[in-house]
Amino acid sequence: MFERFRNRPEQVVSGKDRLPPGQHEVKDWPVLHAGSIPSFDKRTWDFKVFGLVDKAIRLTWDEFLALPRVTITSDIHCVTTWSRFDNAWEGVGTKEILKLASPKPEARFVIAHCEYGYTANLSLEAFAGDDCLLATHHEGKPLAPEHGYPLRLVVPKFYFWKSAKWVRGIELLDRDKRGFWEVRGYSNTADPWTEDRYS
Ligand SMILES: Nc1nc2c(c(=O)[nH]1)N[C@H]1C(S)=C(S)[C@@H](COP(=O)(O)O)O[C@H]1N2
Ligand SMILES: [Mo]
Repeated sequence: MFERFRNRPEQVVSGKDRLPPGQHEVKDWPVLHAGSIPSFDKRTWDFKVFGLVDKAIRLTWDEFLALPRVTITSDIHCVTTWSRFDNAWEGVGTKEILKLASPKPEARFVIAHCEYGYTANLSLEAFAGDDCLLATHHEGKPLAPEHGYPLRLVVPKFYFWKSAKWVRGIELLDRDKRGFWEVRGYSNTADPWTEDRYS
């Protein structure tokens, strides 16, 4: 299965039209995060979906890898003004995860929970986007440790801090609860096209 998405499918994508205001294109891939890079141990790693769901889920690494997979190409826009085009991600679509857990009707928000307590919050609608996935691979190779190995969320339509690295769980809630950067002054909505950087 190969699906191709752009951040703005309705927009003509060429040259500078692909760059949101105040961004510049980079060819390398900067590394940005708070704290240190966690280690991965397949024997203790798990992935949970919990909160307002009909079926709470706990998957081992092997079980996660056995889920149906997608490949999605998207652009990265970091709030620190760099953008990186055409990132080929591979992993499990967020829709697939939601299908397994079956959110309750009152679930409207999501928190990605990561190693060391990092969190990122999203509306359920944004999380469930066709271009969103829990990625294990980038450009055909497992994610590098500094980019989120073994698993990161990718939500292309928002600044990249919403794309949480080293994800271990997804919580469904009926109300919005600000994440790690959102309580430290970053915008809650994070739309690169309106330069919604800080709140
Ligand atoms: N777990 C975790 N994920 C995180 C962060 C973090 O501090 N911890 N930082 C975010 C921020 S601010 C950015 S810009 C991107 C950077 O991803 P990259 O290092 O792969 O470019 O990761 C996001 N995901
Ligand atoms: Mo960032």
